[in-house]
Amino acid sequence: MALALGAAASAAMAQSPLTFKFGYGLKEDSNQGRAARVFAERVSQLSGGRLKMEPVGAAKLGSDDAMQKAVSAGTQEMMVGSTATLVSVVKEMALWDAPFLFNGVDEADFLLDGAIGQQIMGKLPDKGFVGLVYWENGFRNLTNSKRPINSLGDLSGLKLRVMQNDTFIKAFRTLGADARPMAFAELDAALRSGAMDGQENPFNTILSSKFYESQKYLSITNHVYSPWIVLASKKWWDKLPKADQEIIQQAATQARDFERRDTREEADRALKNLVEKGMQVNVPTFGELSRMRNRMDHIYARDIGEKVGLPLLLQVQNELIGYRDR
Ligand code: TF8
Repeated sequence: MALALGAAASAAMAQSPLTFKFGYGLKEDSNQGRAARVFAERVSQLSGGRLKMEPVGAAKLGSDDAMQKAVSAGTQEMMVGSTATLVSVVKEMALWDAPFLFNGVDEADFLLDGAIGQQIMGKLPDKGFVGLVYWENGFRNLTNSKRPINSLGDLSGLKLRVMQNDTFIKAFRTLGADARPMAFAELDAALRSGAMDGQENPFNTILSSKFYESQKYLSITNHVYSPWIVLASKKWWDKLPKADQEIIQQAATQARDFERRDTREEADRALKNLVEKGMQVNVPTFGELSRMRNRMDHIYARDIGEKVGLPLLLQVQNELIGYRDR
């Protein structure tokens, strides 16, 4: 028996490595790119070189929504991208679009890595995906080329690119902006040409995507925490031996821990860098941020409540209260 296993193992080793692609949308020189490389290294180490993951960045395999289609169809093996573009496939993902839900990244980790994060990931296999882990995109802030956003009125009429996601469109229209959905892959050109006045993303992305070259104003709103999600094609995944699935899952978890640490370290530095690059930074007053928050009430009631379902939304509130009281 031992002999037979040994022979099988060496036969497997002699095989050429199993290669597969891992697509992502930001530049290679970004937090997404760094973590993708760590993920690939871990896959290689843990499999003794038998599994070879090729990270392909800068939306070279397509924008998040295009990659999603390819992954669910089985023509692309893996990707990392925004949960926001996945809402059209799994409506419960809208939970992660809830404005002002988390007070800090620790609360996000707690929900994403806990039962609720798992429950929402559990909806993916029916749609052709396997969800492995959530990475941090981060708290989102506003940039634009027109004026500092100090008050609600300042958003009025601003051509603001938002993700291809219903909640973001409705939320920013409720705040008075002319919110328009667009794939991230097209955003830089739209900001440079003036087709869009502004956008919203974490400091890390504003820096790595060089948005400071077209955007003068950065307004710190932290209006929502965005996760990224690491996805595998279910068609492809189901054909992998269990041991290989475990290796990829383990590598994904290790890369997640690296990614969150790296992203958080970079976020503080990124804000300083953006100031050095000449961006004018402001923070709306507490009163104005509260007005924005209050306007979001009906986004919770009508939009997120409908998509996520009130029982799950209540469970989220309960878990967060429990976490805050601990
Ligand atoms: C966005 C997101 C991006 C992601 C990325 C390309 O604004 O925040 O970070 O979609 O995967 O689109």
